[in-house]
Amino acid sequence: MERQKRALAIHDISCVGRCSLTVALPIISAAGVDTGVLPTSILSTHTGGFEGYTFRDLTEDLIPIANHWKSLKLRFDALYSGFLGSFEQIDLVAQIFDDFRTQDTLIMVDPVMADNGVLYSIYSPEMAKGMAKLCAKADIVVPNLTEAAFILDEPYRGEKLTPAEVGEIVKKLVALGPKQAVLTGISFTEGRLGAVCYDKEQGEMSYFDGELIEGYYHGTGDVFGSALLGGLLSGMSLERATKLAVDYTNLSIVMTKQLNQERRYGVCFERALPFYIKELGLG
Ligand code: PXL
Repeated sequence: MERQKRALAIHDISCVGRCSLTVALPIISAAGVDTGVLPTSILSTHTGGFEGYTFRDLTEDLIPIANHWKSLKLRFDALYSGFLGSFEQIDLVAQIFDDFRTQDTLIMVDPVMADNGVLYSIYSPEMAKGMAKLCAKADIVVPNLTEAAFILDEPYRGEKLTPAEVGEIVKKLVALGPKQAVLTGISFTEGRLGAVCYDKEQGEMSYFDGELIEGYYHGTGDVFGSALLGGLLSGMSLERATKLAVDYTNLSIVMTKQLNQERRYGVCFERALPFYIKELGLG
């Protein structure tokens, strides 16, 4: 019988406002993957749109939790990091990557820290430098254009770039160490939005997009990253998994708009799960 894949999602728990673990856990699980979590912090809501959120830093818990897993000789097929709760966590997560890395482990880093040219409120420029080091340890990185600029220590040039300019960015990202890079929030055509993927060995960039829905939808980076990982762990090629993640994220946004939901609560990814599961051949 085929062994079920096991992933570890390393993000915060934002108790309300769908993003990070409240998105990663259901989506990766829907891909048929046993999904463990390592919460980096607990917030009453995410930081993008609610006043007065609480924040508990779990930095001290990361290594004791990982040490227990080591004592159990636990193995993960994928390690997927996102929003980290402190500067020190970058080194700790790097250590956890080293501890659980085997030849077959897929390490995916989403360097969650910024959007639309600005860092999230609890991140510092120092943290951006640390994130670049964590990206160097990954097999695949999944930044948006703002995060890519911070990681590469380059000025942010807005969201309207040519394919040649985006091609340069993904090449610089893989030059840091990862084999593959997927860059989100890319628009080459008016009214469309999507992502590009690039594999160092293949040396070719692919682009997938969908209809652009105006307005800022919270947590879509986490929906995208989780859907991408689920696709990759199901054996899809990088191109197929990127296309699926684009289509699924787009459909989640369409559902949110159709149902006229408040955007700061995140997207209605649950309503698009039947599509995702069917595309994975599981439905
Ligand atoms: O979706 C990224 C994210 C994750 N976690 C927290 C956030 C954000 C974005 O704002 O605030 C706590």
